[in-house]
Amino acid sequence: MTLNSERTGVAFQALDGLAIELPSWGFANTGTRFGKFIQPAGATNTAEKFADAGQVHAYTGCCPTVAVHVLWDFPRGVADIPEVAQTAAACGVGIGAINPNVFQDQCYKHGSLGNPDPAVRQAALSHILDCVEIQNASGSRDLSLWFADGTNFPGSGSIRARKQWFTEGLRAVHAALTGNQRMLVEYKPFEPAFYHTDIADWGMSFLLSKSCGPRAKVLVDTGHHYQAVNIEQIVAWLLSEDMLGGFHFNDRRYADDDLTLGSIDPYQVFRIFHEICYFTWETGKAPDLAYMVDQSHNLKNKIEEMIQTACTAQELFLKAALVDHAKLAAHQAKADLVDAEECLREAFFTDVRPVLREWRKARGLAAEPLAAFRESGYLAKAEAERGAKNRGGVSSYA
Ligand code: AFD
Ligand code: MN
Ligand code: MN
Repeated sequence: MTLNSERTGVAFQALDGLAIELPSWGFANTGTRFGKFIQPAGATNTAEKFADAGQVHAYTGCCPTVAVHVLWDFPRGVADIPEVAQTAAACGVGIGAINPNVFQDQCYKHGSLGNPDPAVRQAALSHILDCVEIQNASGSRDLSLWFADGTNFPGSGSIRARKQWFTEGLRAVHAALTGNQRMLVEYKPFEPAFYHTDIADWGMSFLLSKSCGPRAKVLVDTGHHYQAVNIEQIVAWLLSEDMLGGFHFNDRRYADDDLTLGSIDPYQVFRIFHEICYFTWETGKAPDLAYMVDQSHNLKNKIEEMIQTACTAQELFLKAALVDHAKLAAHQAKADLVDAEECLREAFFTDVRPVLREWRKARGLAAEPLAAFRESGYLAKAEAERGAKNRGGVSSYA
């Protein structure tokens, strides 16, 4: 189906409004608990992470900001901000969401805000409040909060006491926020905790966020759900309650696999975007959401897979924007099951690559970002500059 001028206008508007934030940690050599496969061109410091993210933005045109992980990107805390902000600007991108790290230090063995030791809870809160200082200095709107807190065995901890401690700690964080700042409370059913995780599902994140105040919203990481969960239903509910803060996008076959968005189940990503586009059509206002990528690959080249991720997000969001919402609403009202479903299928099976190429050209971008990046020679240069550092096992991930 080639798009008529009206649909092309819808497509261009959708693409112009789609910004996808990249994770700084996605460009460094990371690994799994089973080992790390070093990529010679992997970023070895914050400046190189921003340079690589800048490449993704330069070729896709839709990744203007980079989420940062405080301990890995700002070892000196606020003192690092001016230099990092300058580096980011030189790479054509900005500092995005601030990610505290209250899951790696030894003191967090039994949790952070949910730790039974009040001194550890205070240490975690202090670190998060330091991150709010960084948020103030960087001008970032979002504080992205993920907690590994939980237990591995029945009886290890009081689930209710830990819930109360999280309520107290998150309320203290909320009280420190100013201006347009938000805190996005991420949930995850398991890993690294395997008996219970303190913020395990969207309901717990919703209740904790509600108890904090209007700056707290739910962060949906697409990899953080059990296999059969209907994620787009969660998204629709959170939109309806004005409690959806944003996403960490990735794909998964089994659990929190951090695979490339859309590589396993593109129709699910389309259905998530459809709920957002349908809500926008119905309310006349696009929800204010942070679209962020949360992937860290060991095998694919990191910059190439981020370009793949950004292009896939554009394609699937574009398909969702092309759903004829008026026709869908009319069929839903009459329970025309097949016709209603056909509204989604028609859009999902539309080849949007031609109009995406048109948009790229109209925005001064190469029609094929991945091919253009490969022709640039950037990877060979990065490998020459970073190879020795990476082979030495230097990694800025931790
Ligand atoms: C891990 C966690 C979670 C968090 C991310 C960045 O599962 O998704 O958002 O690390 O800290 O993927
Ligand atoms: Mn995440
Ligand atoms: Mn995760």
